[in-house]
Amino acid sequence: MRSGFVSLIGRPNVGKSTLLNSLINQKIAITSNKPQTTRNIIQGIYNEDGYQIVFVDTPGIHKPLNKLGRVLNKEAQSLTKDVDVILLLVDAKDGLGIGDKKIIASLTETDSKVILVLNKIDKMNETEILKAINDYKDLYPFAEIVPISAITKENVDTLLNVIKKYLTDNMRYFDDDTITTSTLNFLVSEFVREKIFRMTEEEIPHSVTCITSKFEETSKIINITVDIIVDRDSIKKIIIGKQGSLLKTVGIEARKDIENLVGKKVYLELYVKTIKNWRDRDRYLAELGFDEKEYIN
Ligand SMILES: Nc1nc2c(ncn2[C@@H]2O[C@H](COP(=O)(O)OP(=O)(O)O)[C@@H](O)[C@H]2O)c(=O)[nH]1
Ligand SMILES: [Mg+2]
Repeated sequence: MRSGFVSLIGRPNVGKSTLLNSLINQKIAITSNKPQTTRNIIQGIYNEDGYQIVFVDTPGIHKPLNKLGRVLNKEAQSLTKDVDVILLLVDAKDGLGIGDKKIIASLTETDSKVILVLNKIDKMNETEILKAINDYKDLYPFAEIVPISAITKENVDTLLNVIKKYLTDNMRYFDDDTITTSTLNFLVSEFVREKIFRMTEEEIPHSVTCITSKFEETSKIINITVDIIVDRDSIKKIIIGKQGSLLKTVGIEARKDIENLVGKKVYLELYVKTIKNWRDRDRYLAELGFDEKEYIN
């Protein structure tokens, strides 16, 4: 039995959450083409005969604009400690930038093995991939460099095999049918938030949070209510859409993801509520799973 903890770090949008979903073969982390989609620490557990790997997906490290942003950065940075392996993800197509360099500079304090993962090679040819390897390889004593595509899953198996070499524990941390530490309530609210991220313009989704307020399971169906909390009435209007059209599509798409996860029919109700400045209110940060005492100062 070999096991261990592996954290995924990197700039926003490099594909950390997409890779987590590919590694454990189930959607448990939401993704979008907008930065700062991920707001919580998501743990995904890979199980195989003889192996258990606990992957920790982090919000990307970025410039904080409010209390929520500061909390996320603190959490992301704490995740380079006490893990066996750090997967440093970069967008190899985008190339080396100042954001990557800053993160690499912060790695000097870690004792963990660091594997450089060059993501998005589905958009690159061989020469471009070799150039990317060359650009990064001397910036840090990386234990390994693995080019992958988190979307097409090219080389993701190779990455898993590479990670296995560096696992040092020999116990199971979780039952072997556990795939995540997130609660169903949380996953449900995240799926709704993802659809809003994907269906609205850049400015809108960051001012939205979702909370599951009802989850009732009967023998045939699960009845779920999710509250969508926004900053302003003008955003509430946008999310509801013309005659409720956007909200309806959000509901249809989110329900598909939820049913896929729970393997059961779902009835999903969505409500949009305006609460001013929720991102600076400790109560809402606490409901998102952040420990108030730890971060209030
Ligand atoms: N072409 C391509 N796009 C990817 C790949 N991995 C992720 N993406 C896209 O990059 C965007 C950001 O992905 P996400 O996982 O949310 O990034 P995160 O912020 O690092 O968690 C999304 O639009 C993904 O679909 C990949 O391997 N190839
Ligand atoms: Mg993410």
